[in-house]
Amino acid sequence: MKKQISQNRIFSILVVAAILFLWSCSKQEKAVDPASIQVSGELKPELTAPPKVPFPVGNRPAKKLIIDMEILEQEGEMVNGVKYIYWTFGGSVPGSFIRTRIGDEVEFTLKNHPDNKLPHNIDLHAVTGPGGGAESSFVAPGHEITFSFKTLNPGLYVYHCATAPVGMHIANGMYGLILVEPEGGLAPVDKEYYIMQGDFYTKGAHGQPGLQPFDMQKAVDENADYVVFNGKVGALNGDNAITAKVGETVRLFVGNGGPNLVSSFHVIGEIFDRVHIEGGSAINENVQTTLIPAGGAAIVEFKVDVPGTFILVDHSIFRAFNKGALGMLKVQGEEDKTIYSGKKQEGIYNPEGRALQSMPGEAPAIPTATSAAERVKLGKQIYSQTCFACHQGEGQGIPGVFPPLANSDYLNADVDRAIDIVLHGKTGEITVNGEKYNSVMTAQTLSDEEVANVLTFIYNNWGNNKTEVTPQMVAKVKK
Ligand code: HEC
Ligand SMILES: [Cu+2]
Repeated sequence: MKKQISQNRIFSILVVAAILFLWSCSKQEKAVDPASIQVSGELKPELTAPPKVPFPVGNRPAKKLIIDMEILEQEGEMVNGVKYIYWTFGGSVPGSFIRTRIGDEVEFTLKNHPDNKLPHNIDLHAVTGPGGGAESSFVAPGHEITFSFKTLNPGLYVYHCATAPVGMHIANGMYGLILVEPEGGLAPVDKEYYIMQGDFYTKGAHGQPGLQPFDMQKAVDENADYVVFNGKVGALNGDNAITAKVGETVRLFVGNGGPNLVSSFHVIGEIFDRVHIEGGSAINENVQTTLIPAGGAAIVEFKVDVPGTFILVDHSIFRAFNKGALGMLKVQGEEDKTIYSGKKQEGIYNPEGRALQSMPGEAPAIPTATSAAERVKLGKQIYSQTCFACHQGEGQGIPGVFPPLANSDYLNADVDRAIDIVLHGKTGEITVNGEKYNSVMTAQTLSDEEVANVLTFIYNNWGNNKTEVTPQMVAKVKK
């Protein structure tokens, strides 16, 4: 009898405990619903170019963040003597690092510099909403646009341009990282850096000097000429290496813009103590190489125990030694022979055979057309690289924004005027096929031959009047 009572008692205690446990669980879930976090006050956060990251959020409450980002299309250097026109968010590749915390309300203004040639937009993987913001942020040169979103999920996220042709915009450098820190911030460390891998495709071979245009076919074939950290070969080498002191903890925010390749991110001579897998909340420990998908990221953390130069690579190793995916972390301080007692070569690291990689010779000459048919063929290429993004694939344009080139009465009425528009740009009201347009077309930097070819292609397609435009006609209008 006595035994019976005590068993009943134990049973009821267990039931109460179970109820309490379930109640506290449901309570906890409610407490972290980020959509209900109230913001207090406004903040214009610091944005940084790589490899710098902004100051940690720490304990600050959720706020309204005012973010201003300017898109700049500008020439840069891929490697000695090789120039490239980069399209950038904020003037760097990768674009400006954005640091937020969960529950922030971001008011995002995207500005497309008037000297730019193309419309752009932004898709932030940290955004919950159509296109990650892309649908609300399409912006033509000389315009700006504002949209807002709330950060609901902590993690490290990629942002990128998503304007057609999307692959081309990403391949030209239009990507970056946005960090959403959890409540109370990430644990403090001594050093933080911003690194992002990307693959690049040029008309010339790796190392071929001159201003190298983007090569669409190589990009489609995923046949990269350059695979680099932070937009160029050597961005993190020699004097540009990232640094730390023995005993410090290091956190790397590592992203992969792609457009095509997956990164096997590895630091030669280090083991990652902790990795936020894919930039999310799951932590892996004691990792040698972490896989970073195109359009993905990872946060890697480790303590540096011995001095020396540690080499950052994509462990798909030909990319590191032959295509540029190689950076350096220089660690200074006291040696610890119990951890590592080898022969050390201070600061010298010879990527094997770099000199063998540069090809002699000139940048490819622009091919010369000898017939109207050839002009149409070469012009099609120029159209799909330069005009396509605004005037669209079949020359149909976008009503109210970009006038049609297909069956265009305006185009067919005056060939000299059309040449002039391509050479010098056009602003002010025009009427095309009965519809009014009052927008800006920026001047295109094309040679006479290229202007002739692209216009011949347009005139000989989509129901236009089959005019052949020659370089001589272009030269005449130029005068
Ligand atoms: C950045 C977007 C943009 C790009 C790139 C662009 N255009 Fe335009 N284009 C416009 C806009 C906008 C107008 C109308 C300007 C106005 O309202 O005054 C226009 C007008 C024209 C017109 C006259 C109107 C018509 O429909 O016949 C021609 C011809 C033309 N563009 C040809 C080209 C060619 C050829 C290229 C590529 C070499 C090109 N454009 C690239 C935006 C662009
Ligand atoms: Cu873009």
